[in-house]
Amino acid sequence: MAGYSGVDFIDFDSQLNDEEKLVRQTSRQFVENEVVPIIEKHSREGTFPRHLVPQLGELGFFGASLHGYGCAGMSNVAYGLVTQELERGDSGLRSFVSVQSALVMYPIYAYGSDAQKDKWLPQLQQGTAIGCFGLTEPQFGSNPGGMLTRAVKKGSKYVLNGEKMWITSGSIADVAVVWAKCEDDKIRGFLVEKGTPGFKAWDVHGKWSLRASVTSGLSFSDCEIPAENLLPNVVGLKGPLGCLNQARYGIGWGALGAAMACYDTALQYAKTRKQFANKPIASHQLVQDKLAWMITEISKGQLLALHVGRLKDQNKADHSHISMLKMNNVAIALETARKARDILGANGIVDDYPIMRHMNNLESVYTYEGTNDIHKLVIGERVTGISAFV
Ligand code: TGC
Ligand code: FAD
Repeated sequence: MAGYSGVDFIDFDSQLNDEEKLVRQTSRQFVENEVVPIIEKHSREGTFPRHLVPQLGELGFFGASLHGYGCAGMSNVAYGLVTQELERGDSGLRSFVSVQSALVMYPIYAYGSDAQKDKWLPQLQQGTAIGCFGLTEPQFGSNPGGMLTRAVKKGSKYVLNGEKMWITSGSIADVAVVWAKCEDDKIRGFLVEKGTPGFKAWDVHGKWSLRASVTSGLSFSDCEIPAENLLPNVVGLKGPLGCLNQARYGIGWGALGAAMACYDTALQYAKTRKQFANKPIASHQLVQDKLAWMITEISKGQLLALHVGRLKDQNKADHSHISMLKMNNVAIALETARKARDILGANGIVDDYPIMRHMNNLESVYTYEGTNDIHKLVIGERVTGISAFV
């Protein structure tokens, strides 16, 4: 992958301004120098490259589109280009940045008290503190509104009981944003600090996907937290769903990065691999059909991401637009990875090439932050006015 110079068939770059191109170049260089050389080993060994966290902070990639508290205040398009480049490295790395930025810093920024913002946002921005987001439970994934985790107010404390599952960065987090139902049956968000008695985190093992990312379970057993750790400015499921909009947006761009890595690898391979009459496999129509499909879908995905990003920058993006972006771009990225794997033949299954790692990662990305089918239902509800969830 040395000398990667991006994927641009339709002069997409003509739609970007100089600042956006510079941010993309910085993140591309970071991935080329710091991520590509080490990521296969981390993925093979099932370890998260934690040493990269301070550098990500220094580059301004945490909470990049927020303002103040040391945040970079980038446009949504510039932030999207960062996630695209990070996910060309690995979906696990992009996941870490998405969770830290969209699912931890954003709720504190949007729903937190001044004291919570002052305490956590600068540390999270620098990467000296790590955060996680606990919404999913063992019995409630696509339907988080059914959650069983409870928070009961007792004097100046809330007492949390329940369990969260599949939580990115759970066991390495200094602070967990945890969503729980209160006595009025309404969902509220709480900041639970590492080491709070009654709070435990453990890691999920045996993953064939996102191996370079930490995925954990969290449990709360009569876990007492100070009442001032309640996020005061949001009540109801729209609180966590508002955070998911931010993260799903970043995934919509990020998945393109994984697709670009697979397409680029397959294209280079097809031009040099020779079969039959000493001709490169790229000269066969069936191989060109796959490459043409990939570059067409990547190009359409770029335009969708850019358009939703520009809408978001004008505060005009509806959450159903973001659902379409996440649904479409992750699906085409997964299909691109599968076609690229096929073009590499047997070489497609080994970690000399990044394809199988991306393909396996994308299986998780297809499921988390709302499964592909859940996003179809969100769009279906938007166009028909009829909810088909139940
Ligand atoms: P519903 O009745 O439709 O809505 C409840 C309230 O929320 C509002 N709302 C939204 N608000 C903001 N953004 C959105 N996207 C919203 N969607 C709905 C809605 O207007 C309503 O507000 P109000 O004021 O009337 O109360 O809720 P529902 O229970 O029918 O569920 C809807 C559904 C299925 C779409 C939703 O629950 C859903 O999105 N399910 C998927 C769950 C999911 O995505 N979980 C992700 C967990 S986090 C994660 O995966 C992190 S991976 C991180 C990584 O490593 O990158
Ligand atoms: P289910 O909801 O059980 O869905 C199973 C299948 O049923 C899917 O195909 C789904 O589309 C389908 N289905 C469900 N309901 C319907 C319906 N109404 N109509 C049609 N089909 C339906 N969660 C967090 O809170 N924080 C995190 O940091 C986090 N990180 C994650 C990291 C990884 C690696 C993974 C894999 C997951 C993570 N998740 C996280 C959880 C993720 O959000 C859930 O896995 C996801 O929301 C789906 O829930 P589920 O796995 O319980 O699947």
